[in-house]
Amino acid sequence: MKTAVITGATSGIGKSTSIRFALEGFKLILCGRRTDRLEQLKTELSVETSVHILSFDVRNREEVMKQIASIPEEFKDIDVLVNNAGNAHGLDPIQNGNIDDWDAMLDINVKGLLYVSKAIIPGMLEKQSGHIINIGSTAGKEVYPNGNVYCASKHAVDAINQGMRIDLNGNGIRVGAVNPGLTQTEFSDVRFKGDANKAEKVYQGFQALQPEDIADIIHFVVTRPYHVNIADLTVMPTAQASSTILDKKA
Ligand code: NDP
Ligand code: 8X3
Repeated sequence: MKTAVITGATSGIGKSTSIRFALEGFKLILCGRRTDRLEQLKTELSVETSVHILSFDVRNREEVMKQIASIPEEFKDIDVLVNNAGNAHGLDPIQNGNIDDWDAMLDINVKGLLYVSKAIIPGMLEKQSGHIINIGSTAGKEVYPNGNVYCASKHAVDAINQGMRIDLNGNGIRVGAVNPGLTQTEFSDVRFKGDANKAEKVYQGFQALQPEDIADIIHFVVTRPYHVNIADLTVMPTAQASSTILDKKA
């Protein structure tokens, strides 16, 4: 039975991936800040598999190291890391950007991903085996108006994904990115700071991807034979041709 760590398991893509992995028999270490949601998920998924939860903010370097070090013996043999925790804060032209939003996006999406990876990679190196899935975005492939710093953070994930793959090559560790387009989660609620109207409008008039669609793809990626590494996978709703071209009739 394989063990997977999933960050950002409390909602959206991370939650759906946790559910899918549980149904497919993975042992799970689920991470996020909202402890109540983690506990609820643990209760639900424990029917299917063994679940350990870790509540921490990926921005807190010491806490990340402490929490990963605290993983009990029976969960310590980690096969899969899904670096999913992340979000956007604001959608403003660069000249109006809020510096706290910039810090949050770079600290969570880039530095948080690095801290969690730094804590998990030594165990994978020791056993010369593992699989790291970095959740990037179409925003890591192209920049769209007002997306500036969020797009920069996801371009950084794209670069880190490539760098990890190069540096870990030869150690039995697979590294790949899954880059979703518009996916209906709590992403836009966070981006627009709880403005439900604005958030809803993002997904109106077309069929957005659902978090289960991405979970399905992540499960596909981690279940390929060992010699197959899906290095970089981009997926969009059929209605979406790019970050700026969206067929609202679809
Ligand atoms: P959600 O807002 O639904 O989920 C985000 C998850 O990240 C939550 O579980 C949240 O948990 C966790 N998280 C956020 N900040 C922190 C933090 N500081 N420390 C620890 N955990 C944190 O959004 P999505 O599911 O859509 O986002 C998941 C990933 O997918 C992100 O990396 C996002 O950039 C990416 N993505 C999303 C797309 C979309 O259109 N939705 C498209 C492309 C990529 P908690 O708040 O409990 O800490
Ligand atoms: C999330 C997709 O287009 O809102 O990464 O940036 S988008």
